[in-house]
Amino acid sequence: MSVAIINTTEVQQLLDAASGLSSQTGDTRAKEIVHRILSDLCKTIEDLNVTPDELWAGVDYLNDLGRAGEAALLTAGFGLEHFLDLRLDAEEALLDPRKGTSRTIEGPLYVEGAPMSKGFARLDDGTEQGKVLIMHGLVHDINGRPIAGGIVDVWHANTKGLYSHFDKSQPPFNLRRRIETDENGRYEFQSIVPSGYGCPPDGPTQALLSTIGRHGRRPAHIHFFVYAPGYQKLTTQINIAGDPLLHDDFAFATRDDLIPDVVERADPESIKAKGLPTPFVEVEFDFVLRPASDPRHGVVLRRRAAVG
Ligand code: MBD
Ligand code: FE
Repeated sequence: MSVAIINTTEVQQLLDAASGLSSQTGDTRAKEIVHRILSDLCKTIEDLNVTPDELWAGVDYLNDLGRAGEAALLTAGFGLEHFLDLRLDAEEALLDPRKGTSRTIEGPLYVEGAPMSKGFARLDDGTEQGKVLIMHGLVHDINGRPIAGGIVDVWHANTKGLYSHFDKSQPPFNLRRRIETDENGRYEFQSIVPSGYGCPPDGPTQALLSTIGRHGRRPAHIHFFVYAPGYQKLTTQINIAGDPLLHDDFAFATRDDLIPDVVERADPESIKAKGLPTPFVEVEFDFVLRPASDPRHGVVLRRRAAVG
């Protein structure tokens, strides 16, 4: 049995009242968005004949999701965070078609306030027996001019795919640093090659993904904010080439220009030049920042993040 009541005056008045449209006070924008979402939800219930049991299962799910603190994780998994990137890309292409390094999603695991250093940083504390990674390059503008005094804020997972702060077994700010580019616009860091992340297996995000036949894993990656006065802040990641999930990321963050070569350095000269005791892998990657031509680029509306 299916009934169609959504367009009746009674239901339309209900939606107006429920979203505050009939009230003289409150925020107009909030009312508009709430009205649209409620209307679309009622239309979904009507069109798909959503049962009361299904609706209450959804309500219970939202409580579980909030209790677990996984709302932002599901946002990434639904591809909504990537959708925002696609919208920014399209907007940007209209304003100024000159491209910098591609943006890609921030994800839910950034922590504010990582230690600062100039030119170089070591990200790991040496306690984990991971493959040593050296990553370095330039921060420059779209004309190739190096940017001195820019910040490369970098964070990544350990060899188990876990992030410090959220994984309490790691020391504060492990694998998280802010590196200021030197006078030539260069940055460099030493760390260990991360493993890919997987959603908590018993959490609500993984539960929903499993219900719709999806996995909740990401290929190995390293996150960055790169910014400097006068330039648009870049939020991006690089992927570790060769990861089997490179093009099967549950968060849809992989982009073609964000997969640099990972070069094995096992020869004694390279090892000695870096002062390392073991072979390592080297990644060279330049970050290209677009000018902050649009005044809105100066207004970075940061999402809520953990503070270390
Ligand atoms: C991550 O490490 C991540 O980058 C994203 C987008 C989601 C979950 C974990
Ligand atoms: Fe991540």
